[in-house]
Amino acid sequence: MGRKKISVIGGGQIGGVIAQLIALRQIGDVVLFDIVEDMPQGKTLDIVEASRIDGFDISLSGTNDYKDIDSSDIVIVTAGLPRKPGMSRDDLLVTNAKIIKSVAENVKKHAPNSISIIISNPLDAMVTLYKKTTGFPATKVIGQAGVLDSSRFSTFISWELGVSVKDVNAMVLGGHGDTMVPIIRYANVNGIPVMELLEKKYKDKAKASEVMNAMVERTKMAGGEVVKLLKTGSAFYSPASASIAMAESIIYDEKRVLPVCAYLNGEFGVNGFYVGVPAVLGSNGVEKIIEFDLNSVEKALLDNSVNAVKGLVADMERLGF
Ligand code: TXD
Repeated sequence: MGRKKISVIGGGQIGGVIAQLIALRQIGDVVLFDIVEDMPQGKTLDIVEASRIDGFDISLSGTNDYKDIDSSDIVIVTAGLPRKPGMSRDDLLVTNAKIIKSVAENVKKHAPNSISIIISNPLDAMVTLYKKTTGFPATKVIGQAGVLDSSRFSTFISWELGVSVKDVNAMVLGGHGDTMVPIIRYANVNGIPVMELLEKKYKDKAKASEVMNAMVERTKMAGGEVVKLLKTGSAFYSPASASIAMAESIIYDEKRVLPVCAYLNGEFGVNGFYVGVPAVLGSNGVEKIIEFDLNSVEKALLDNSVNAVKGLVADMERLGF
């Protein structure tokens, strides 16, 4: 049983980091595709020339020809423009929908049995369009957003409490936008509720809530915070790492429970839409949606986020996609 073949469509900021992370972690052989002539070839040559230093034996190649992605096991899609300061993810809708439609048509032709991880924004709409265009089973088309958003939430909690981020579990559900839903109630440090730790730290429930709400807001706006600092594009190291966690769970059949943009058939009261929810990721892609009871506040927030996704998908369909 040879190594898996992983094709990365879009060799820009995120795609380049993904290619290097796959190599460093020796997850599989990499084909990096982009429409910019020679750029993916240059990036993969640069990465592989460090193989003696970094100690990896996987193969990497760059291409501008879709035939080179033939029979990929995993396809990771980063193709699309990133935000600039002042832009919302939704502002990318038309431009990136055209790109995703073209990518999906080519993946359908060259890698019909692959499992796809979609990264391009506006994420929830792009996953929807990609699945519609490829006709792939919904369980094999998965969006990356919640792993990144949850990691951002966990990071802020670890800083606030002065604990290792490795012991923080915090989940973000819903759409990958300003309406995303960090689930405060289940945020914990080795099982201890974060709210309990904050209340002990501040000896004041109101102050503890204020601190938590600030972390929730920072999580929701974290993408824009990086865009504002970078000025020329959006986050790329962290989304790359997030997509690798998903790819590893699929390739190694880890059955991890990860917050991903998955197609719902009634779970959480949602039918026929892609939304960020906890799912079991294994060799078959999304193998199970992990549903749990939400309280009335969480349900209202998730419904609000789902409505934002539905609105964006409706806009996209009205535009003919
Ligand atoms: O976590 C998440 N899901 C998000 C995703 C986190 C941050 C950024 N997110 C989005 O990923 C971002 O808003 C963009 O829509 C994508 C890619 O972001 P990146 O920063 O990598 O953008 P780049 O550097 O512009 O790279 C995009 C590449 C670029 O090299 C283009 O030439 C290529 O996409 N591209 C194409 N590739 C294939 N096919 C077509 N048609 C095409 N058009 C452009």
